[in-house]
Amino acid sequence: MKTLFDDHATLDEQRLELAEGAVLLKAFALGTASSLLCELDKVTAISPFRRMVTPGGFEMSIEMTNCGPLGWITDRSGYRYAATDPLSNAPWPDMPAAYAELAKDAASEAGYPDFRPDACLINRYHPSARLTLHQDKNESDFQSPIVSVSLGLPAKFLFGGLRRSDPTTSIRLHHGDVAVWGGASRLRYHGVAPIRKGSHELTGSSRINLTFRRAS
Ligand code: MD3
Ligand code: FE
Repeated sequence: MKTLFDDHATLDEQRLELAEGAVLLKAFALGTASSLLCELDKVTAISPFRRMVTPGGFEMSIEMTNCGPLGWITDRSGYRYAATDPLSNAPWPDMPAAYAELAKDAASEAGYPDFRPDACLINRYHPSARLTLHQDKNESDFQSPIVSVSLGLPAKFLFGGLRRSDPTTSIRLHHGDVAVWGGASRLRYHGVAPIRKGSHELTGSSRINLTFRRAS
């Protein structure tokens, strides 16, 4: 059933072109945020957040888990997608229908119809956690966009060009913001500056980011 509160236009949304192929949908997930977080509790009851290790042997400062057919992992042997959670050797939890629907709707709004993600990487940041500048290139499909949903504490998000040395632009991502990175922006370098201490009514002292991908 659709109610007045499902209407994105009532929630102060704004559509911003960040770069060629990259669109920021401010507040796009504001109306569904609390149900997304409720679904997150079900996912983490099966596959809990954990700090993964990079191939170089460093523990990442952010905690991660996944849902959907494929999940992004890193360990001493490298970065890759896997069909099972290495903690349990069981399949990752199913992608909640509300997640797949939100990702599809956001991609469509940004000009990428028929987005069917097969992986959702979930990052949790506590104060001082960060993500250094990187490209997302472990997916075999660069035609599909990546859709990212920010929840909880705000973040200073950095995006650059196609080379690590290209200059970066920074934007602030807030609770409910959705960004879609496709086309010429799909392989841009990007990262997240250290999260500052704070408190959010739905996530407490953390920031959660969902990234939807077509990995296979
Ligand atoms: C630009 N996550 O999980 S989301 C990641 O906020 C990741 O947790 C960040 O980068 C986070 O890999 C940023 C925004 C984002 C995601 C993918 C992109 C921006 C992107 C891919 C290409 C270009
Ligand atoms: Fe990334």
